[in-house]
Parts: sequence; C-alpha cells; structure tokens
Amino acid sequence: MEPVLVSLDGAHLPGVLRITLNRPEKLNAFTAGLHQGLADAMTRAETDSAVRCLLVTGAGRGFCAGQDLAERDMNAPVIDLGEGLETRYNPLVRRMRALPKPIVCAVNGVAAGAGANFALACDIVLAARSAAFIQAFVKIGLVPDCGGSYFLPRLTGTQRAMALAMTGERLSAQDAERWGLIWKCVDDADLQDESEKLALQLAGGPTGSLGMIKKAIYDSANNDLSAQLDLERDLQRDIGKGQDYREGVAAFLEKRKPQFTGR
Ligand code: T3D
Repeated sequence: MEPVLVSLDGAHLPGVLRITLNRPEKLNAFTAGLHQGLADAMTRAETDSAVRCLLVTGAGRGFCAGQDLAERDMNAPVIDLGEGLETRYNPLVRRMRALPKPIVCAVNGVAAGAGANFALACDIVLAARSAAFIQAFVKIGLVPDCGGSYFLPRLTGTQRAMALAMTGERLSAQDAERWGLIWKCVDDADLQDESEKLALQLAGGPTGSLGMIKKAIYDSANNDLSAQLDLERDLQRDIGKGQDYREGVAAFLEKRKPQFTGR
C-alpha cells in the first residue's frame, strides 16, 4: 500500500493536487516511506503548472499521529533525532512555505506531534469537529518540531503555546478554531465537501496573486512595517504585470465572473 496517495483529478477537482496520507492502521504516522511520498508530491506541485492548489488530508480515522515511534532503533547507543529533522521534516516545511501555491489541509481526525505541526504548516486548515490537535512531544520527553515552536506562539500567543507544548493536552477542533490555530471547524460529514469547495475555489483563482499573498503574510512575521510596505510595493508591481490582474478588472467592469488562468 502506498503511504501517500497523490492525484490530480481534472474532471472532479481541476487544478487540485490531492495528497492523502495513507497509513490508516497507524493513524498515518510518518515513516521514511511517507516522507518520500510527500517529497515526491511537493516536487510535482513545484514543477507541474496544472497544479494550482494542494489539498492535504488523511485516510481513515486519524489525520497524522506524528513520527512513527516504532521506526527508531531504541537499542542504538546514540539516537540522533536531529538527523531526521534535518533531512526530512525541515525540508518538507520549508518547501511547503516556499511553494507559491495555496495548500489547504483537511484534518479528518487526530493530529499529534509532528502531525499537528505538519497541518499548521499548511496555509488554510479546516478540521472535522471530532478532530483534535495534540503537542504530544512532551509525553515522550521531546520538544515540538516540524515548525511547532514557530507556528504555535504566532497563532495562539505565548501562554497558550507554552501550555499546549508543556502539557501535551488535547485541543479540540472547536477550540483550535476559537484560538485562531485553524481557519474553520466543520461537521465531520461536511469536511470533504467544504475542503474540496475551498481548494477548487483557490485552484480557479489568480495563482500568482495567491502565491504572493502567501509570501506577504508569512514574511510579515519577520518584517517591520517599513520593510513590509516595500515588499507590498514590489509584489504589487510584479503581479500588476500579469494577465489575471487585467482579467480581474475587466470582469469587474463588465459585471461578470473572472476567468483566471494563473498567468
Ligand atoms: O523520531 C523522530 O524523528 C523525532 C521526531 C518526532 C516527531 C514527533 O512526531 S514526536 C510525537 C510522536 N507521536 C506521538 O507521540 C503520538 C503517539 N500516539 C498517540 O498518542 C495516540 O495514538 C493518539 C493520541 C494520536 C491517538 O490515540 P488513539 O487511542 O485514538 O489511537 P491508538 O490506539 O493509540 O493508535 C492506533 C494505532 O496507531 C495503534 O496501533 P495498533 O496498536 O493498533 O497496532 C498505535 O500504536 C498506532 N500509532 C499511533 N500513533 C503512533 C502509532 N504507531 C507508531 N507511531 C505513532 N506515533
């Protein structure tokens, strides 16, 4: 069984690369094989111009339970967990953030450890009401990784980030929405439709503009206002040269729906 299913279904979801974590019997925990599947999917997303949005979800009752804890050799005299971060998790998060296309995440069940932070590395996160987010690291004597110590304080503030990381307490999808950790919590039965609808909307959007919005929002975390104003000027200058801008304005003036091509 492939640990990651990747499909671009032009008829049902044009422009949407669906990526499904597919180890349901282990709640889609990360293995080397699953990492390879995600790396291949990212290469496809980066190189295939037919891909205009990614939709990430999990098979079965869980989203992702983080690192597969059975994969490590606990009898080894020295265990170097930094190596796995350096070669697998960190490149994955960096590629997701740098991808100039939107990534929608549909959290269908529990998201724990690196699984929770992988979800937070996506651009817009929806979660089923029955899903939950767990910073499980502390329960096995580790620290948050996969970007968690960066995402959590920025999304929830220091207090909540600290308590989530130090207690490993389960945060319901509803509270995750209330705390600003995710975009929306939806009824379980609606998760697939809602996430597909959003992915489809983004895939039919002005791709260049969406990629630059992503850059502007993420870069703002490290810029002062003056640098951010400069960045907005540069992005607007670039994107204003594109066909989608002309199409957007023409559609507005002609009172019709724009037909964005991503150019
Ligand atoms: O090593 C490195 O590279 C360092 C990097 C670490 C990054 C991390 O992600 S560290 C954190 C790792 N994750 C965890 O510690 C979470 C472990 N899992 C759980 O705490 C629970 O499974 C959940 C709270 C997520 C869900 O609980 P529940 O009761 O709904 O399900 P379950 O029965 O515990 O799990 C179902 C099956 O999945 C079960 O397998 P079995 O017994 O039916 O054959 C369970 O062992 C397996 N499973 C769940 N999580 C993992 C896992 N197997 C391996 N690794 C897992 N992380």
